[in-house]
Amino acid sequence: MSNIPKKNMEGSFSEVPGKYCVRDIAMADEGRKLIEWAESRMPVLMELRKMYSKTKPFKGYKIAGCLHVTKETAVLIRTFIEAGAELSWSGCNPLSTNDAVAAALADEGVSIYAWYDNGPDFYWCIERTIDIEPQLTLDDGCDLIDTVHEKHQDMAKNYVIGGTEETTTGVHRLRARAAAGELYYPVYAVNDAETKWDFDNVYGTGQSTLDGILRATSVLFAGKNFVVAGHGHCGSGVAKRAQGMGSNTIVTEVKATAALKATLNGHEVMTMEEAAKVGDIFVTATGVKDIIRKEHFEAMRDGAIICNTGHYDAEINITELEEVSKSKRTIRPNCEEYTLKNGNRVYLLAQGRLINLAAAEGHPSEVMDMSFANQFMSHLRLVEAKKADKAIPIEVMDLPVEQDEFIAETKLKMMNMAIDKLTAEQIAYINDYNAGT
Ligand code: RBV
Repeated sequence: MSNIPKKNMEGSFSEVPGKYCVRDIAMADEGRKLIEWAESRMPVLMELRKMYSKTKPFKGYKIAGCLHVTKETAVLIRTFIEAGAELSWSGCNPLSTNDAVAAALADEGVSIYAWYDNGPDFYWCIERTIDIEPQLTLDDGCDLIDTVHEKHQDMAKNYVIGGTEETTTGVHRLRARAAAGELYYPVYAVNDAETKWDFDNVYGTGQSTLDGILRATSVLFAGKNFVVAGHGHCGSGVAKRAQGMGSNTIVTEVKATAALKATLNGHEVMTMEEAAKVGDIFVTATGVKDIIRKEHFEAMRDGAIICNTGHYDAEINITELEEVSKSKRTIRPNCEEYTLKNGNRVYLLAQGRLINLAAAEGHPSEVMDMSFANQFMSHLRLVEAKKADKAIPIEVMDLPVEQDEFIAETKLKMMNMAIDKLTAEQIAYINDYNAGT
């Protein structure tokens, strides 16, 4: 294994070359308990585990995964393994790995390269997962797909069967790649499934973003001017929850229809230029860079708190924040105080990286249950097509509604909830173009 490139970071790690590199394998016991906790709240994924643990449809297939190493992700990983897959995993954000969970996974034999704050070795970790020569890739943010396409083109063109993408910005990147004719294998846009974006993005982001802000600051939300940039699935969830906690919510947008929805949802709509002057707490949820810039920092009130919940750390221009500041110091974990040249203090949380995973635990297990059921079933789809020798078009693919229906029905069943069924007469009525006034 001497041909494995050396990583950049030094310090103490638990490492078996060619197998895993985590912060401290001694944390495994703590991690196992967290995973069990998540398992007890992810009934759909557990049902899938039960369904496929005997037939092992993934036997002989290798999956490289690049997705936040959380207790929920561990439940997905265990489910793939029970279904016969061989896996190798890395985190998809330098600040989102739970070291205890990573230790537990390494300890139970998973090939995993992940530790909290792995910035200098972010791509080293991804490369190690590609070492297993995966036929399938599972991504969140598209960094793995990108690495395979840019650095392992032969593998991308001739070996990988397909992949999946978990998040909004990742799907944007993928669509851009496909439009440029540079996508070499089919990828399912898991993010765009109804049982993903209508739940994970809205309720997951809504709750976990507030959770992250609270853990990093412990401020009172009631009575605060709470600015949310972006009113898509994620931003609308954050604004809704902040509203519920008693904040005066303000939304900034570039899309007229989204802005209109925000006003009707009870939020005030204004430009960032105006919002910067009155906001107490700012959250970016746009997927676009430079949402909060120099002129905005300079206009902010003393004590303003800024954070981001989008996938990349590009939404807050930190270089410009440094430029307009005269000093900075760490106040508490994930909370940096910048004193601007105009004397005001601005607090940047989690280095502008996604606050919900960097400062809290990411989305709650209950919503990740549906997102990860989508991940599992999408990979199953790719493998089944391969086994049946069915050609899959090389494009960014949406998931069929049947998958959403299965996941939603199973989730409801597990929650002990029943729904009505249309009668034959009602179905006939719906399909009758003559039925009217
Ligand atoms: N996300 N995962 C978690 N607890 O494992 N929390 C959030 C978790 C995912 C979510 O699906 C979102 O699309 C993505 O992180 C953003 O990177």
